[in-house]
Amino acid sequence: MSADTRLLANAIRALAMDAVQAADSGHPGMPMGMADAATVLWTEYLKHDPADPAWPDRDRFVLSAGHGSMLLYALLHLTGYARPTMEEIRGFRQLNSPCAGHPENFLLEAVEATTGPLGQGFGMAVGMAIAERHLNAVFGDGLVDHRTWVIASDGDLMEGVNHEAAGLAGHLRLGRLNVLWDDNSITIDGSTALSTSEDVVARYRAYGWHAVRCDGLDPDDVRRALDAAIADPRPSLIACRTIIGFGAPNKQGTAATHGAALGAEEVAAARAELVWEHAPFELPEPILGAWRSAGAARRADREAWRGRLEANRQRDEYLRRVEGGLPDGFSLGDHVAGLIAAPQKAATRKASELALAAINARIPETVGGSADLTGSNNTRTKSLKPLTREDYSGRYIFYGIREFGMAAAMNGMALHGGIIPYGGTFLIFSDYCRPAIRLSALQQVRVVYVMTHDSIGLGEDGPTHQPIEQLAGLRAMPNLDVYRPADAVETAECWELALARKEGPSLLALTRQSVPQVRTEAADENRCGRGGYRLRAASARRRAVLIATGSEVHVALAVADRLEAQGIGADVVSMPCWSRFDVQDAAYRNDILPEGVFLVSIEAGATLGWERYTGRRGLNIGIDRFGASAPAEDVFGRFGFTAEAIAPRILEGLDQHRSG
Ligand SMILES: Cc1ncc(C[n+]2csc(CCOP(=O)(O)OP(=O)(O)O)c2C)c(N)n1
Ligand SMILES: [Mg+2]
Repeated sequence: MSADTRLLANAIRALAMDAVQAADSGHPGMPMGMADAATVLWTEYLKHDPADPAWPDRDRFVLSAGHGSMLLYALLHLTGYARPTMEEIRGFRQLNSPCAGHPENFLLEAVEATTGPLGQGFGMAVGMAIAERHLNAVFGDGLVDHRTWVIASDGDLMEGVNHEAAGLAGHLRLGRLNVLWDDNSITIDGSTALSTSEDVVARYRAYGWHAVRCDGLDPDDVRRALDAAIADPRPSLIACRTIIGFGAPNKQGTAATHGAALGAEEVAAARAELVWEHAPFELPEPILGAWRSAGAARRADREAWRGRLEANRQRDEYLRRVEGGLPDGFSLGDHVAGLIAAPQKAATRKASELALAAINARIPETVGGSADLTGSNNTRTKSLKPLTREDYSGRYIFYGIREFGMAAAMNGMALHGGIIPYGGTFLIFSDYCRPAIRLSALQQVRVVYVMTHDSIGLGEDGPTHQPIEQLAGLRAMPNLDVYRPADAVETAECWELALARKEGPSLLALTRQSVPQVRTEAADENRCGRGGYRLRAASARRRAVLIATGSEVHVALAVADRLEAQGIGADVVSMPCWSRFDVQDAAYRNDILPEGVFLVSIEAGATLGWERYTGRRGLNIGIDRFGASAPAEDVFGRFGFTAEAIAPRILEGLDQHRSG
């Protein structure tokens, strides 16, 4: 064993136990157990430069076991990143410190991904590894040539998403993905023997991975395993046998070290055990110096890369993609003009495909895909060839039936940079990937979810497939723009908005069934940009405002026709995106949804939340039960989504509104 490595690793152990002790909160066990393996990785293998955390050709490191966040904060500080500072580490888990309980990509530049929900860091790393190979195929070895490293815990490898992610990685033969598994046989409840008896290494071999075991507390053995991983063309799992809380003499090897401060007595005992004689948060110069010089060792690589970039004829295009700007002058204005000139009756999923044909031709950094519903989601346009293990330059990924794995991978691609990922499934299965949608939103990354079959309008597949509460649930998620466009024009507008939004994800809820084009007049702005707008104003004196989304907008127009025929004026408002409407100024919102008028929402989904627009005296027409299996028209009839059924309800409501 190399004594030097152990000395360096003990600096991680000390920082982890002292920071958790100071906060009286956190997870010392994992950083203490993995300190040696992490030291080998970060001082000898990882290609990075602390002076430039955003260097695009750096290796990516994802701490999938995010509860061990102190491991990452210690590594960043020790190798010489400007942040976190020691002051910030002292503030671990406190307000205003970027050293949050779990690593957050938006608090520290060098944190590649927000982790903590077990399994998802692993899934995102797969996306990063896909992004690396894709961009390598497009821009060549001179610009793109790096690895993706992961530290994962028992929990990461128990969560179901690791199965989806590992299966995809094995299939795509992502040889630059290397996962170090903290194989400590301990989880919160105690020994892993309480809950699992599978052979993880054999499972990974079955996925088509290279899998190797090592003693995670022996730096030489870790080196041997890492060398073997690098040499192998398959993705690698490196099972590092460790002892949780290593160095805390009375608690190591037990779940007691997983998620609580060791206590003053045990911290003192660990100091003696590790022969670490320095005060908390004090790093002796020789040790810090050794860390810092290891951190700076790859600076020359970055400088050489800069030189290659400056000489590369693809320089500007590469930088544009990596920085996330769209091609100059990108717009779908001509596409929309074409629709206005020749209106289309089409399902919005089909309209999305039409928009994508223009998008994919103009934005070369889109990478599309679907979780085995390509023909239903209409996500593959003609020009996209598949991304395969033989040809990573392809721009279409057949994700297989792996919704969660797909969404996590898309997060990884977006975090990696240089790619705008979009992927499809049925809206109902947003529930299968919701945790990753949440991480798209939390991490502020541009991912576009193409979710088709967005209501009972999908018909015969019935209640298991008919979304009811999904829209309400997705709209409740912060920083997610949920769009439900009414027709081909709105679909194009929503796509344009989703692509322009660098700071977060968007989700398009699209119909299976055809809808008429309700937007037939040219506009001088992207009307969906307001979130909600007056599609048609009342002719007679306005008594009601009908607010509808998606496939119910044309129904609302027909309802308004009936009301107008009786001398009752009704505006029709199309409201494709709540969150965009909510940030319009009060004057605009009050103009669209005026006081004192009967406000009615019409949407084939849960009514929950619509009261925010219609008020307590309004009417919410929706579906607050599970659907039914039958042809779409019959199901809409059954649930009262026809003008004949809705108009009388509004007339009745108007009477009550007047007398109320
Ligand atoms: C999806 C998810 N479920 C539950 C948790 C809560 N949790 C945090 S760590 C952990 C398991 C701890 O075991 P392991 O992954 O082996 O980490 P170790 O104790 O070895 O550090 C659990 C259940 C979580 N963070 N994410
Ligand atoms: Mg464990």
